[in-house]
Amino acid sequence: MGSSGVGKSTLVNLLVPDAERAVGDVNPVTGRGRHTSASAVALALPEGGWIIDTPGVRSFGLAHINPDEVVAGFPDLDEAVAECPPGCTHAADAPGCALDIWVAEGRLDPTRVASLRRLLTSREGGDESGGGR
Ligand SMILES: Nc1nc2c(ncn2[C@@H]2O[C@H](COP(=O)(O)OP(=O)(O)O)[C@@H](O)[C@H]2O)c(=O)[nH]1
Ligand SMILES: [Mg+2]
Ligand SMILES: [Zn+2]
Repeated sequence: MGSSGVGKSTLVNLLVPDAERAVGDVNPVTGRGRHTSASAVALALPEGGWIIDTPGVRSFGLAHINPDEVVAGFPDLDEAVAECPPGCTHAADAPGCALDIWVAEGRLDPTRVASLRRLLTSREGGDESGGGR
């Protein structure tokens, strides 16, 4: 996976000779690629296994991941989260969220809490998930 224009389809074409994935131009002004590959396609590798060519980072989302699984990706926040009220969403406006208390007490890195909240928010917002446009 990677942003548009980094060369994903070029690599796929080399690894799977008859893939014939379209390869795009990079915009000379922005240095970014266009989303030449319109859909994700799984291709069988000649040596066995699979490779998936995708349009770009924007095609990845966390909608199928439940909030607890997102939180589990932040083991450094475990102790604080254990003190949250039952059913806490850990969102910025969640009443009594222990993450806010721990940050206020200087016991947690606020950038870690911000990262967690950005991921949790991206599950709801669809396109805010970061990466592509
Ligand atoms: N200079 C350079 N250009 C590359 C390389 N790989 C791909 N390209 C070019 O970068 C552009 C975008 O490649 P593409 O495979 O479509 O990127 P994708 O959007 O990630 O699938 C094309 O013009 C490719 O020819 C590389 O290793 N070096
Ligand atoms: Mg591509
Ligand atoms: Zn919480």
